[in-house]
Amino acid sequence: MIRILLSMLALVAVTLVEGCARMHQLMTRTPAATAAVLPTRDNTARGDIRLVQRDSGVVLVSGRISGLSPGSHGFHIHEKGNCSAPDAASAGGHFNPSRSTHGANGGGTRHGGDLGNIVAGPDGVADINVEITGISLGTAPDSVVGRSVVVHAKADDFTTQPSGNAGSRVGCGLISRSE
Ligand SMILES: [Cu+2]
Ligand SMILES: [Zn+2]
Repeated sequence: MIRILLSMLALVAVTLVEGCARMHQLMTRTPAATAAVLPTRDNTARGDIRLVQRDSGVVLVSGRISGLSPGSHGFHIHEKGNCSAPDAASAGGHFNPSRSTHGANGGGTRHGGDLGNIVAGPDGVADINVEITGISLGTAPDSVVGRSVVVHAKADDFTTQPSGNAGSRVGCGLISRSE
């Protein structure tokens, strides 16, 4: 009898813990966003990017872009969520909420929108998986929701101001909240 009672209590406890975990998950749902990158005029770059904000203030950027020339391509978040111009000039400059100088991702001074380079293989496909600080997906001034992701023709040299001499914009995608 006691054994049955104990196992019933255990069941109740497990159910409570699971319920709390689910509630916590719902209440602290990590903000996420996506961007569908489309080619600019005379280019072929396209793909899907996903952004997920972690509790630690780090944003994980992942996805895949195809239709690139093999090698490194500058990859940034640009200030304006407008890819309408044939050359994506409408996306404006690099998103720079901290008023910093242009640089590399991972140590040192950089624009919040400086995501580094993505590297396409011989097949023209680049797999992306980078962690970024200095941006968010919420409603704060450093949120990148409503801005755009841009892929460039050339490598970002991380030094030339204000945009790393990465050449023309071959792909552009508006960042929208997912959920
Ligand atoms: Cu750019
Ligand atoms: Zn920059």
